[in-house]
Amino acid sequence: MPNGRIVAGALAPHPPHLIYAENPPQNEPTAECGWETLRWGYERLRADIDKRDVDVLVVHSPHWQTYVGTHLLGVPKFDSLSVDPIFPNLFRYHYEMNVDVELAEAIHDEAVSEGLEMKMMRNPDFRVDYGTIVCCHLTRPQWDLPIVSISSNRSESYYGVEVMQEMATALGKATRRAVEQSGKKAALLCSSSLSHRHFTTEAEIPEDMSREHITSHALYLWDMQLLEMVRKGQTRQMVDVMPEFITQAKSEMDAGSFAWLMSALDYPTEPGEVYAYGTVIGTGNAVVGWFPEGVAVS
Ligand code: 2XP
Ligand code: FE2
Repeated sequence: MPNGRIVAGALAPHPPHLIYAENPPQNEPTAECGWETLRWGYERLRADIDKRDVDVLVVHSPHWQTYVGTHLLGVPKFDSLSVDPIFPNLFRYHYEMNVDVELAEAIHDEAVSEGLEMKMMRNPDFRVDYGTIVCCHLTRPQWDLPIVSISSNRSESYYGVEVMQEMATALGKATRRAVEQSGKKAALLCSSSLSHRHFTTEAEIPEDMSREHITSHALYLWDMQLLEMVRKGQTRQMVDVMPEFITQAKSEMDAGSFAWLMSALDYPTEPGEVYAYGTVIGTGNAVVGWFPEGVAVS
């Protein structure tokens, strides 16, 4: 009897700045420092995920955008250079990753049975998006686990936010069933920031933290409202407020990554662990973990 399960879920934002500031060997540009609160928060998330003996990371990314259906990486290995289109000065990252194609196919099939349009991406030269790469690196920099990467269907722009939420919810249920039947222990990653209004100019030294703050108090209030809900275990309310949050805070959760994660975790009522909150070029970012089998690990 397979005993697959989701052992961790995380809100795991993907600013390339955090990799830039960490100076891993894969990234060409180098930095002196920067965004420590978020980076140290990520270190604690890594340690908590590490304790759970995870077999696979499953990530939903706002930067792999598909307009006809939802796609999944379907090739066992990828390696190439990823250059951030907006911040090429910060992120030129040489990646190598293994994909759990079997689990990806199982998610594909379960999602089809939910009535979703799905496709396996079989092009070996495909350039993996930086939302997937940055989020996976920050959660697990040793790249020793296979990943599953799921695209974001842009139903929000085609139809509207409610359609997007409904589809992401169905995809979450499908993901959960596929993980359960796989016999594997999965960590699910919602690769997303909270409020998402950027500054349009950058400091001469990008890691100059004297320039880093939220773009407006209104957005800070939104971010704090969401994090209060995380801390109270009010995840259904978070999903309910998502349409308004997406419009008001320009959130990249319009991709459906958060609705997907909450549906897959079946709306946790225990408080999420908030590891960090901080801004990156003015956007609000939080690192949060949910552990369905409890926070303490024996
Ligand atoms: O450009 C984006 O959408 C990003 N998420 C990266 C930049 C700053 C982030 O929060
Ligand atoms: Fe982004």
